[in-house]
Amino acid sequence: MRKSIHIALAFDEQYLNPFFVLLTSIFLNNKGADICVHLIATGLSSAAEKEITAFVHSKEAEVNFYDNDIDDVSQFILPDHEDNYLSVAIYYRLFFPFLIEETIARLLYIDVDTLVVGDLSDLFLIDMQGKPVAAVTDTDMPVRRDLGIESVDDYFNSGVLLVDINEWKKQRITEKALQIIKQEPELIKGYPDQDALNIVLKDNWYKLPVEYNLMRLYVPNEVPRRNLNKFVEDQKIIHYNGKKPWFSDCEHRLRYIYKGFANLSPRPEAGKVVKVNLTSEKRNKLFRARMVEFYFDHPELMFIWRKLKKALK
Ligand SMILES: [Mn+2]
Repeated sequence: MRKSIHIALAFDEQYLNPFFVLLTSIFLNNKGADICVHLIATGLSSAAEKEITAFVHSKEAEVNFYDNDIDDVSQFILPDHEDNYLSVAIYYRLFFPFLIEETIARLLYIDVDTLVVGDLSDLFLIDMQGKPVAAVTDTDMPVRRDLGIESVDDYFNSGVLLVDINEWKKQRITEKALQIIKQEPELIKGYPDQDALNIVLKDNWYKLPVEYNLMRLYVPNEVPRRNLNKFVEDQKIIHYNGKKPWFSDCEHRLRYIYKGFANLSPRPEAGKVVKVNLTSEKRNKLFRARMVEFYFDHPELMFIWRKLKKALK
């Protein structure tokens, strides 16, 4: 029997290209499953909506669009990030459990700054042990004592959320998260949806292996580039948290695979890297990060260089 997987994505029109790339990656790596995509997309033209529908149908998958009343959501405060990559779309993940058909038991929410590089069907079979959500620890964060969380391991990233719809509703997760977002905007100003969910779901989420949300810091430095493809084979979802792979200052080591998926998507131009103008401080930081990569990518060159340095002394 073919397995069904339900995937929820939320984005606004400025993320249309990355959305197409992500969708392409999902289809490429989940050919054995019946895929149903649930979308909250704001600001889309009807042409874009038609294009999405045609693409999904061409892959023999299903798509459902949901309207979300933007006024409900836009009253929440958005954090003032320096590069402002957050939009109200970050809140949409809270609404899916109420929008989808009631026969759906489990839903996988994925951010659109990701690529799916593996089979996701196992996620729909794991025993979540009564938890409303399964997610991956976010080690990119300091310990969030301000949220009452005492260990780095106990804070999850909200970019990939496997939701048990029944438990989620029964435990009123949306209601509780919205209450926090409304009442304590100061507490959660950095990552509002993620912080609110972490408060609400404290000690009440199932820990997924990191391959389901492979953030920047989960890519080991010491794997040289030539072995990274092998490393990617064992992953499921790559998450470009922080700087995105379509910008020149992306620090995620797996940024190089993005272009390949973009080229296979209906939007190959999404793989083009846009140059970002950086302050000299940030340029230096990026340069150091690139040097570290170079060091591990070319172990033999570094070996020669060290010998040479010794000889020159
Ligand atoms: Mn993200």
